[in-house]
Parts: sequence; C-alpha cells; structure tokens
Amino acid sequence: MNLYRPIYHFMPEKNWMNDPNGLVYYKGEYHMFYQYNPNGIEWGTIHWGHAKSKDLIRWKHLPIALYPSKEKGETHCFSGCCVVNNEEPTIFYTSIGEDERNPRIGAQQWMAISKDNMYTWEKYDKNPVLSLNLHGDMDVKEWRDPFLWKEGGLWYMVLGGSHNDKGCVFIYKSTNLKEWKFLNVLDEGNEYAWECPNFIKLGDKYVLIYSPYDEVKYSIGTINSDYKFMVEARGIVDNSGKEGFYAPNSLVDTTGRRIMFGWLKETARGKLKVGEWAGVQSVPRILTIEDNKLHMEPAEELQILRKNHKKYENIDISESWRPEAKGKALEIIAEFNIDNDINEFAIDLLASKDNEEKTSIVYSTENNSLSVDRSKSSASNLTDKSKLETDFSLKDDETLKLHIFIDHSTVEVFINYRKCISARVYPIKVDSENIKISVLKGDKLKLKSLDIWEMNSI
Ligand code: DQQ
Repeated sequence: MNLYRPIYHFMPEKNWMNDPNGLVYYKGEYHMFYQYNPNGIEWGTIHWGHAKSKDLIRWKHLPIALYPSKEKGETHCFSGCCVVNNEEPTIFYTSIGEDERNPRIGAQQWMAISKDNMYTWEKYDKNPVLSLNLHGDMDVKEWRDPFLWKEGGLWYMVLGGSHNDKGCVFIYKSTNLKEWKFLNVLDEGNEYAWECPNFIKLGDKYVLIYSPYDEVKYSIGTINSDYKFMVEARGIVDNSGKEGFYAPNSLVDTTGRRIMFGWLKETARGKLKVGEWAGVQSVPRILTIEDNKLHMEPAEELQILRKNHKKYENIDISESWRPEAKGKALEIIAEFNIDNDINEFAIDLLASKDNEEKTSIVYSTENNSLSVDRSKSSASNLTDKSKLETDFSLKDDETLKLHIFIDHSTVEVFINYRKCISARVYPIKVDSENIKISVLKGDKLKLKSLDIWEMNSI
C-alpha cells in the first residue's frame, strides 16, 4: 500500500485533480465533477473528470465529461456547476483559451448539456453564453466559476473575479439559461480576486462562500432589492492556510441537506515523491447556521466506513496516555472536560514508535487556540513544517469536542463543529500510526470520552 495515498477520500486513479465542480444530486445519485489534468500530475490541460455515488462516499468513475474544444481555441475547462433544467442536466463552466482568451482578461462562460443521463456532454452551439461585455465599461478581470440556482421561477448565477482590482462576486439573472442580465457586484473585499463563489440559502439567511487566493471565507446575511449582499457576519470556512482546503463546491440533496466538498491541495508535500497522483477531495460536510456562524458536520454517511471500534471513557491524564488503537486511516471523536487543571495539551496522531514523526493537535486555554503542529509530521525535510492555527474559545459549560478524520496524508479536524482545520502531512515511516495524548501545561487533563474507528477503504 502507498504510504501517502488516502484510502477513503475521493480521488481519480491517477494524475492531477483540483476543485470539485458541478456537484449535483440527479436521479438518486450524487455526481461529482472535478478539475482534472489527464496528462500528468501537475496543473494543466484542464478537463472535467466525473464520478457518481449512491451514498456520497463510494464513487464510481465515469468517462471525462468535458474536454477543451481545441478547434474553438479552448485550452482549459475551468470550474463551474451543474443544474437540472426541465430534466436536462446542464453544466455552466468557464472557458479559457490562449492569448486574448486568457483567464485574466478573456474568460467566457460556456454551457454544455447531457441528453443521456450525464454520460456524455454536448457543448451549446452558441457558446459563449456570457461574455465580459455584459458589464459595459466596468473593469472586470479574473472572471470565472459560475454557480447557479433557481428561485421564484428565475435562474440566478454568481461569478467570481475582480472589479477595480478588488476581489468580488458578480450576480446575474435569466429566465431561460441562455440570456443573462448583470445585476450587481454582490459583495467585495481587498483580496486580489475571489474564486469559486457558492451563494446558498441556509434557513432564512444567505451564505456566500468564496476562495480569495487565501483561506476560504464565508459571509452570512440577506440580499437587498439592488442585489447587494447585506453582510451580518464573516468567518473562515477552514483555517488551513492557503494551501489546505480550497475552492469548495456544494449541492442540496432531496433531504434538503447542503453538502460541501473542498479540494485538499498537495502543496505541503513539496518535492517529496508520493506517486502518480495529486489532489484529494475532503470528506463531505453538512452546512447549517448556528448563532449566525457556519456550522459544519461530517456527513453521517461516513459511518459506513467504520470498523474495529475502540471506546475509552473518563480517563484523567496527568502526563501522557496512549490508547491501544492505531492506524493511518481513522475516525476519532475526542471529548474533553476543560477546567482550570489544564492549560495546554496535545493529541499526537500518525506518530512513529520512536516519536520522531508525529502530527500534534494542540489546544491551549491560555491562547484560546487550536493548532495542527506539522513541525514533526514528516522525517523528510522536503515537506512543509508550518503550523496551522485558529483562535477558539469554549462557551460556558461547553466540552471540547474534536472530530478528526485521518487518512494517510490528510488530517481534517472539526472543532465543536464551528471551526475546521484541514492539513496535509506526509509521514515517511510505516509505523507512524500511533496516538498519544499529553499534558503540555497544567496538572490534569480530563478525557471524557474517546471513540476511535479504523476506516475501510473505498
Ligand atoms: N481553479 C480553476 C479555476 C478556479 C481555480 C482552474 C480555483 O476555475 O478559479 O483550475 O482553484
């Protein structure tokens, strides 16, 4: 088995993958498309890969959905979405070419339709459907990544980009998916550009999720009659630095759940050779709003992968403690009673017997922070050793609950389901599979419960 390749996360068999695209639930199956380079393990010649799943977890690979139309000057099929229009699955994506059709100043939005249950796709003969001239003399650049939804009988679309050198999201509407009217700049910020917007309704609020060449952010609010987003709260979707979780995409299924996947980048491996693949999709997350903040839980379907459960309860740790459970592909739920006896502690995962390699999740009540320390994650000096961190404070009488998924080179931590950190780590030792919990500062750590499951491969 490859030491680094995840076994229960979605990946193509080989080559490069980046953003999840066109997530949609259609005729009882989840469909995932993704940015894919069939020609190598670096970004380039971007196609749309395609897979489907009945349970959100176990995927069946399908033929490539979109190829660049070289005869029309197209070199890449950038990110986008898939909607079902009168039973007809319809993809919107950003078409990129050479020279004047470059992503900075020459992007176009194209459409493709499937008439055979999403097996093959035909590009619309009147592409582009949307061009930059829709915006009159506005200074629009880096225009891309359509995301559509239907509301009140009309289609709406958001696109990312920049306007007057500020990252932003543009909003449009249409009655028929073919003619579009530009409505407004929905929201903007100081970043270079915003990519991959998802504008979704959760309860009675809208949430905008966008990827600003940095950690993925969200804003929560309402929309006014001028199609401006009236933002009430802003936050970070995943404190993974700019090289962890990126370009997430989402869908709603028939149960009404909003389900999100994000791309777990490979940048942290540096020049370490891991195999003929690059890029992993995160575990699926279910999104809701709580206290005007984004609440994210792993999809319960992940439980179908669980095996060999070990449970530990009410353990007081004064120095350190090791559960006997171990592995490189695990789900862990750890709950702690945090009081004045503890100031800082660490959970070491993917730890070698000699302790030379370990990835430490450190919680500090002094700094109100939770971090993933990668300084010893890999004995290889080629990999990124940086620490990923978020501020985190418990509410009164709240326990600290860490829900963790590790899968060889991926670590995803849900912190009381209101913060997340996703990290890539590349331990090079076969025995880097142990767990240890240690008090770093303080007298005693009260572990309320610890559940550990080994995970089956998909
Ligand atoms: N990746 C795509 C773009 C998108 C970026 C190109 C985000 O459409 O903006 O592969 O990772």
